[in-house]
Amino acid sequence: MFIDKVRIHVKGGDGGAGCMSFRREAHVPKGGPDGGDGGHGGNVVVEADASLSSLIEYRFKHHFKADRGTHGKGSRMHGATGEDLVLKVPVGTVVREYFEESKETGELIADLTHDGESVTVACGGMGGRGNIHFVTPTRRAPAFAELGEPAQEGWIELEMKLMADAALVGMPSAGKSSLIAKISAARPKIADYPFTTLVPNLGVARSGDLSFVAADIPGLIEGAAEGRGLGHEFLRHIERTALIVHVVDLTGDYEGRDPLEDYEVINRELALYADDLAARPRIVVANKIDVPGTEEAAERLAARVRADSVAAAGGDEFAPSPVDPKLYRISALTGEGVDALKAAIATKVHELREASRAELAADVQYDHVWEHKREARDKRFEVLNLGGGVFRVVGPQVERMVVQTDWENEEAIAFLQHRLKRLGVETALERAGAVDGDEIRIVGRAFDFESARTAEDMFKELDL
Ligand SMILES: Nc1nc2c(ncn2[C@@H]2O[C@H](COP(=O)(O)OP(=O)(O)OP(=O)(O)O)[C@@H](O)[C@H]2O)c(=O)[nH]1
Ligand SMILES: [Mg+2]
Repeated sequence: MFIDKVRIHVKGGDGGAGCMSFRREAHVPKGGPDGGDGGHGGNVVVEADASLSSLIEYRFKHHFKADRGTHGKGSRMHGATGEDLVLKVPVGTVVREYFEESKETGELIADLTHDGESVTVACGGMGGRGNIHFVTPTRRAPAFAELGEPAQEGWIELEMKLMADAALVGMPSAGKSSLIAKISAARPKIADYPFTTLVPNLGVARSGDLSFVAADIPGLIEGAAEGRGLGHEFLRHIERTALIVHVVDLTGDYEGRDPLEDYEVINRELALYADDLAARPRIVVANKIDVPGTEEAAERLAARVRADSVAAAGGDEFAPSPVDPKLYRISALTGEGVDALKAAIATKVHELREASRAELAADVQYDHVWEHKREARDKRFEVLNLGGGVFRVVGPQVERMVVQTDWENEEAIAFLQHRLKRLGVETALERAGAVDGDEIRIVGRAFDFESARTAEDMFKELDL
């Protein structure tokens, strides 16, 4: 089975709690604080691996979790860091956010196009700090520590897009599968009825020193770009190939069509599906030259390809791509002309690869971009006035701070208030109309609002 899209839930490891402890030794009756930090939780990382060819491993298992950090201990002992969980995926996997509730995909996280490329999809939580961090000149014995930070979690969508160098496209029964069978070790089903090929077949072809990966795409028909036939599902795979090899059936066998008309229909569908597909380098192949009476159609098609090539080179954006001016006439049945075609594809693919090498070098750093976006979103919070003197504050970072606080401990709560103030929560609440004594809710907690002045005095007193 060909599996090309899965949705999985990923969760980093939670951070371990910081420790609240004081030194106790026989000769030191009342020692200073010595609680160590909790360990950081592991991240969940998605990494491209060239040895994989499908997402089958994610078909039945959908939940993945990295190790948590262990708790800090006394005597300044830090907790251990949780290990990262690395999820291997095939090269050519696109990673996106996914929202399970609305069943919608979100932002692009990464497009992993080369072996070893990776992206962090769920960060582990930071370990909580032990009480040694909260010592100040006036607070010698801080009797609180931070809890570990809960890890990030969420759904992601993994989609594998074929990474072939050349895609064989054309009408049903044009002979695409016959051709891939001739040039590679692939053995797809070949039959004289349309839509024989239901999923793309990949094959490695060799010509001299050069090799390339070809994909045999299921037949396209008029309306494919709007979802007709089976082609639509697979048109998106063509998006990833450097070269399009357009196979035209000279006999016009499928529904007795005219080869030239077929050629136009396919060009139109490609252009309709995506603008840049119209401009994708293309080689046109006339198949079934062994059938008598096809010379005339071949001549007409050759003239048309030449004309399109001239138009495209002359900057006509409506011309179907920078085609090779030559029409490659072959018989996938007898093998006539196939070696020359194979050599032409290999050379073209090689040229295109060289050209894109420079682009690859300047490739985006996914972790960087994604982290940046997420951080900005993380810091955002919103104050909702629920009426009756009740306000709710929502936002990832604010909520995380609250969850990291030990609510049994007054000092820890005061420390939280100080952090919220620094983030601008207090000002935002005042602006929303909150006054002393109003109820403020953040995740599962509720506390009383205190005006800035009072709180400030309190922090001064605590020397925070
Ligand atoms: N005479 C002749 N028949 C051919 C040639 N190439 C393919 N065929 C025949 O055409 C029919 C369709 O071939 P396939 O290779 O299955 O065509 P396809 O393009 O993969 O078709 P779909 O998978 O349905 O899109 C089969 O009966 C082949 O034997 C050729 O060069 N000459
Ligand atoms: Mg086929």
